[in-house]
Amino acid sequence: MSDKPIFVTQPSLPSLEEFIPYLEKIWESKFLTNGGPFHQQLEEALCEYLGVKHIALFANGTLALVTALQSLRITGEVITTPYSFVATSHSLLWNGIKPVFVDIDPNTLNLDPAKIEAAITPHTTAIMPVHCYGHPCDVSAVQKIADTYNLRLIYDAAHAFGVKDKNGSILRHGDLSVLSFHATKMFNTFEGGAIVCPDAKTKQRIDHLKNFGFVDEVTVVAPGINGKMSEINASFGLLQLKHIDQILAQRKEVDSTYRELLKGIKGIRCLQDAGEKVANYSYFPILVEADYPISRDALYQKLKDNNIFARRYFYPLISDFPMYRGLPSAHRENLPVATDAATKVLCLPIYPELTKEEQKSIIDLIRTY
Ligand code: T4K
Repeated sequence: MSDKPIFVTQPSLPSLEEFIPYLEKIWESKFLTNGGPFHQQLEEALCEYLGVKHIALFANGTLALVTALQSLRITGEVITTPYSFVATSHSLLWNGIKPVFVDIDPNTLNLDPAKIEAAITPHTTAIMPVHCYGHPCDVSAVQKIADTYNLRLIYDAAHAFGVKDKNGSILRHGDLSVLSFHATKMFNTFEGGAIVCPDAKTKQRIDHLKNFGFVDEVTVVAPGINGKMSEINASFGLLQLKHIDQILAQRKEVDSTYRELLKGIKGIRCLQDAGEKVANYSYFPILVEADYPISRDALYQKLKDNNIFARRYFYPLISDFPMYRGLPSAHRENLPVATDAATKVLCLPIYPELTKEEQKSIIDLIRTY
């Protein structure tokens, strides 16, 4: 048994000494929030690092999702995946939108483009896929459907910080992409999030919406929310960004060590590597198949008994929660692949400081059968 608990993730923190100068600047300027200097600097730095044109920072990813839908005035029905964190669908309900669940692809666990068209009705206004675990969706297939049916396309890219395809950032696809910078993410600002948008006009509307709808001291143009990121969070983001390449390299190492150690264990399947230039190694999901000697839940418990806290992301399916299960699209017969994945996937611990020895002890427990 591991002496100290090993969690599914741990934020990698820069030294406190490195953070203190940022705090001193905040104390000096007395600008704590409302688009202060660190907020502006982080927006610019992220545009450069991610290779995108415009970004609007948020207090968290969920508020960013809610605001993204508001900014495009989405109504009616939105096609989305049941295999995600609840915030994806909750953002639809917060906007009075009806989620329509469509099944996922068994290889990527992302929304299956081949199943989207059958779910489109006269009320459909948009598609909201998730780049699950940072694996890119089939963006061209989804865009083609959106274009054919004149639908908006909003990506929940909460897991996809830094993920690329052969032409650049994955975040440039669709009408908007939404990021999360929660403490459990590969890039974090304690709490935080962002909307990546294609043009300055869209960013301006989003900036108004995240600041109560204020345009100036006396003009309110929309019933906006308070979604602003504070200076403390933004300054921490700037500091994190200095270390991001190292964080990514260490995560990659953890990922490849797992893949090596898991080779030949019957009944355990890894998701296909998204590829060196693409992946951000933010999660390490394994599928516990029927020919593994014990169930996924029994393995989860066994690891837990040994102080290893793997997580069953994403179980239960969103569509099984009480506020969704009455929807016709939530029936399990409509979602066989997602239903199967939710019973098989276990996300193993992955974070920069996880040692090879710790990884070996985790895999030894998995191999014991
Ligand atoms: N869309 C998708 C697809 C998402 O996955 C998420 C969030 C969102 C939207 C919404 O974005 P945010 O509004 O959160 O920015 C976590 C996160 O809270 C959540 O951000 C994340 N997805 C989801 C997948 O996972 P929990 O309930 O599993 O977190 P928790 O507190 O159990 O943490 C897991 C482990 O991480 C702990 O056992 C220990 C470690 N940990 C956690 C925290 C908070 C730390 O070491 N330090 C920490 O500060 O939801």
